[in-house]
Amino acid sequence: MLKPSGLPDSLAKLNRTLVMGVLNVTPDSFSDGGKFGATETAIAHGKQMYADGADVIDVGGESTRPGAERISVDEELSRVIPVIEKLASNGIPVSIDTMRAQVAQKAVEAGACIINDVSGGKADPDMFKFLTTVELPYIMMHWRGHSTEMMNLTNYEDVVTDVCDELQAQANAAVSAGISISRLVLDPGIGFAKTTEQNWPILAQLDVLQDLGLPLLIGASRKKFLGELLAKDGQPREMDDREAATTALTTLMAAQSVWAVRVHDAKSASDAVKVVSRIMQEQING
Ligand code: PMM
Repeated sequence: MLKPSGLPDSLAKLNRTLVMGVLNVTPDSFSDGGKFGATETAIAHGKQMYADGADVIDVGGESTRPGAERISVDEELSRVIPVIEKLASNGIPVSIDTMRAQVAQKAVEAGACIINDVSGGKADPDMFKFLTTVELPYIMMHWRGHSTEMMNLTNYEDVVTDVCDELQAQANAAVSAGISISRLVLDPGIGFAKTTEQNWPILAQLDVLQDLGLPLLIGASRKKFLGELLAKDGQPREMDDREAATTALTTLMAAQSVWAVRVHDAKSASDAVKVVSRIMQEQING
């Protein structure tokens, strides 16, 4: 099982796919009241996902859904920092989902132990510089542009090879900036600058991405391409009714020894990973 260096011992020792629970601290996710209410609700949700079997809680303050507008650094910090502090002080491993070096730095100071950057270092010229000051794992996602423009950036000659080549180039840029390759995790960015149809060959040909020789993370949970696959009478399946499809993908990813899956329902994912790793153990032991 490939895994990045710099993980806390509790995660480094796990020889199975990790479950990363999605904690989006955005008004559309936790909108039942003022800021205090949103923070408290988010913390409770993070703790629940951990109790349900998540290994890491991925805290993000900025929506990256297609069309989403950017928020200020201060707004992003005010959403994520109190949540990270509280979860980390409860001994829960936290990753920070941000494209900003400044937010990543404050999140690490607050206790985050993994940096998850959907832009793979492309959105903030200071990100690689900051990363040279810490020794933590860095999730580098395939990214072509911000949410407002990414659906105009879906031209590929061959989506699988192009995504691999672009990730490889970005990994090379990180290494040139002084970041150890052993800390990198690659992510093809399901739904990011990809049409619905372009996500499927990436998932079907994961071996091509695996040939790059780095640990992988896949974030496919409840995404639009699943809603469209499950559409009925031309209506995409609702977001919160895409769980069985998400679990099917988690199972397939775990069977291919992907390092981590980023999911909304930690319990389903954790159960699926347990089944897969039990079967793998049986295969090894004969
Ligand atoms: N997807 C979203 C946000 N952050 N991070 C990584 N590494 N990979 C992803 O695929 C990813 C991510 C957007 O999904 P959401 O709106 O369901 O959180």
